[in-house]
Amino acid sequence: MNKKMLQKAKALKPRLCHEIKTIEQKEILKAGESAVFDFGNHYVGYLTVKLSSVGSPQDAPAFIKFKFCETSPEIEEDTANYHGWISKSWLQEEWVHIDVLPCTLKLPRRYAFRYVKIEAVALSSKFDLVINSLSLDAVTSAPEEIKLSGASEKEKAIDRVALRTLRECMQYEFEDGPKRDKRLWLGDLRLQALANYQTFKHNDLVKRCLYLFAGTANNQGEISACVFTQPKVIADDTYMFDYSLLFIPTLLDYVCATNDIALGEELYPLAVKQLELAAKNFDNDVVRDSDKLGWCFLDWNLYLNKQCGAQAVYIYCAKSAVALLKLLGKDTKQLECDIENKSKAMLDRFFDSELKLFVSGKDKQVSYASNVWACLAQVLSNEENAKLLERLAVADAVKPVTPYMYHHYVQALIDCGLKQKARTVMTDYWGAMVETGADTFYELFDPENPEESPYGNKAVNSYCHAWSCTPSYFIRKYFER
Ligand code: RAM
Repeated sequence: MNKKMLQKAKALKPRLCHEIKTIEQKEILKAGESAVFDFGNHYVGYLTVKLSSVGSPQDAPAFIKFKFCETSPEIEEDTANYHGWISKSWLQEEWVHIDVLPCTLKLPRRYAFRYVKIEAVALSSKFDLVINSLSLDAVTSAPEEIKLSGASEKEKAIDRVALRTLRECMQYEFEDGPKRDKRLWLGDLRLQALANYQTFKHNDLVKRCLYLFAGTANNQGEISACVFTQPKVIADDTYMFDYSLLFIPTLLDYVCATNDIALGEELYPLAVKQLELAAKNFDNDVVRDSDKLGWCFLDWNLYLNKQCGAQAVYIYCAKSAVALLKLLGKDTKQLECDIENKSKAMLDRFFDSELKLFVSGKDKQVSYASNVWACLAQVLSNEENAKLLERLAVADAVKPVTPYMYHHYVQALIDCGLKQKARTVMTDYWGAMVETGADTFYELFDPENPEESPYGNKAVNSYCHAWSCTPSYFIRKYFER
């Protein structure tokens, strides 16, 4: 732990803006009945409910269930039979006994939701439950509303949802999702920061998050994939090959966006250290296969082989390190030599000259993740990358299932000059989410599989997820002009 850095992170802790939203909708419920309340948009905050009773005196406790939903299909979704592999405790549900009515009930947790379903699970037959009003104390650290962007109506609609997503995830840190996991993850931070520079420009929040990661690096200098800030700041014991490396472009982007050279100077040694640590996973400049690599994320597609993508992420991040060091006036020779070796190994080992695509692992899997990251790493020329992505679109390739991976696909298309195609992919993919009625963009979205979830059950999926907010970045940076 680097106490000085964590003190700086603390000094940058933002204030939250509060907004009170009230619903004056009176509902009278008998035992077993329920009512749904709609706040009209996605909010993150604390709920207070005014309750009373009608009929005979309250001769038994009122047993009430609250269910908070980010999207309308969740209202009727079965959660009782949840058997996913992450904890059931993430389901946004509460059961409360009220001994004395009337009362004003403030629920203890912070929820992410648009809809609240309140069910009178058990009452006595002598009285009914009255819900008089609901009040929500909504919180965010996003400074203000941002002007919409986008050339077409469809893009404007996408931008509106993307901005809302980012805003909701901006709390004391950039959270990955205000429903789950409610914490700072490096891969998510990188994309949020990119969208933030084009929109809210809350750059001190990015700086705070960079300090949180840097200040919690372990004794070897390894940066964790995720940081907890409650009850005190602590790194998670999850280290991911790609996320640790992505600290480098996150720092570079920050320095470029803010011109805060001093932070670059302070953190570059730790950033470059991530390459040195990651390099231990290479034999003769080829990264080890998925099963021997530890967790390299890339996407939530559970069938994805990560070997080729990991090699490309390494090269991409090493190139970011070169750019950062050049900005700071430092020597880059050794790094450039490393990049050359790893790029050569990447072509020798992973480029299939028959398919003319990158393949990964012993089964030579073709995927978007491998080829998109290969483009981002720029081991081939722009013209060759453009052809590669055109071939990929018609190949039988493992597809992305998250907006996180789609972001990288759109970026790769832009980088190699296929801007129009990038725009179409963006409007089709994120537009399809808007068409499902999204107020915020989802953690997972596979247009071909509405049940998509890496957790064994989609009840714990998050529907306001940081890494999906980047259309606001793409539109403003590339498509508006
Ligand atoms: C999900 C988190 C986060 C992501 C990690 C890898 O569970 O919500 O968004 O960065 O996985």
